[in-house]
Amino acid sequence: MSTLTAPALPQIYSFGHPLDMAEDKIGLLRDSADAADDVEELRRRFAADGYLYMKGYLDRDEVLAARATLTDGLAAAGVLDPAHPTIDGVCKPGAGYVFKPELTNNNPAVQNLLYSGRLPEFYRKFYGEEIRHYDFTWLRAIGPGKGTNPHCDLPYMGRGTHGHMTCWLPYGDISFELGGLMVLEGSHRRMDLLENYVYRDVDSYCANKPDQVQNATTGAKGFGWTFSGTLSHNPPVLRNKFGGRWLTTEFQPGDFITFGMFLVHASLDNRTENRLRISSDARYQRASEPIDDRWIGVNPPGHTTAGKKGRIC
Ligand SMILES: O=C(O)CCC(=O)C(=O)O
Ligand SMILES: [Fe+2]
Repeated sequence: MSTLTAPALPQIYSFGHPLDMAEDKIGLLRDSADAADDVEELRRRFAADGYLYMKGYLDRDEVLAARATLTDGLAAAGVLDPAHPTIDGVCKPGAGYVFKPELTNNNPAVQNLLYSGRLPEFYRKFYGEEIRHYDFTWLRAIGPGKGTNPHCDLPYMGRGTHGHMTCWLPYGDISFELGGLMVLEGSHRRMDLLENYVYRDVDSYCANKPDQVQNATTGAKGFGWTFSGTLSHNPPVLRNKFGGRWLTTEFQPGDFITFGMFLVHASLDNRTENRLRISSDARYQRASEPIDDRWIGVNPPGHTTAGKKGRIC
């Protein structure tokens, strides 16, 4: 457990809400780097906490080299303010949420970091068998403004196994102000509160409801979702309902945090003036288990109309 206590934390904001900074409502992620070579202990902690935060597990220089390829790509896409060094990731005003998975395709620095070497080896050991990863990588460069609202990942990727894991990885220092990931302590054990939410699939629609068919097949409203997968728009209220603490930290290059499909998580708001928060999230699972085909292949269907599934409801 961390020795830092809540009073050491500055005021934290998520989805536009100031979080309650009382010691029983917010805290720091538990660093499991000390147990990196003890897979039994890692499994115990994962079962208990629903996540593993591996501080400094990856090679810092390799992560920073990957960052450079991403900021180069963002500069080429016209997102960055050319008055600042590209590597700083300073965005033009109004950059908002830059979601650019294509920056990771044909990008050997990112592909090697995520899918060969230490990271897949971690999952191979953790699962104790051969693993595979989704071909799709979520690359997020988030400008000043709101972070991601609270959700579980299963509604977006639950058509195969439910035993896969998300790996969230920062490309650079992510201060509280820049806003990294936070998880809701113990939420993975609150199936009483999750069961009516977590098994719904964002890409399924009622084939017998014309408005849903119209939306799903034309993508009329955004991704054509009837259900967005969001659990709440209000992190402090959600915490009061679940009862755990929101847990976060200041991330550094070389860190990653991994968690399962039932853990509620969100991210802090980016309260900087003009800097992008750059991170990726990738998914790993046992090779022997079924995989969600929305995220497999050279051009995965994802949440497009090709990924929609109608059912009678
Ligand atoms: O980076 C974020 O803001 C959200 C990340 C997330 O939801 C995930 O990694 O599953
Ligand atoms: Fe997520």
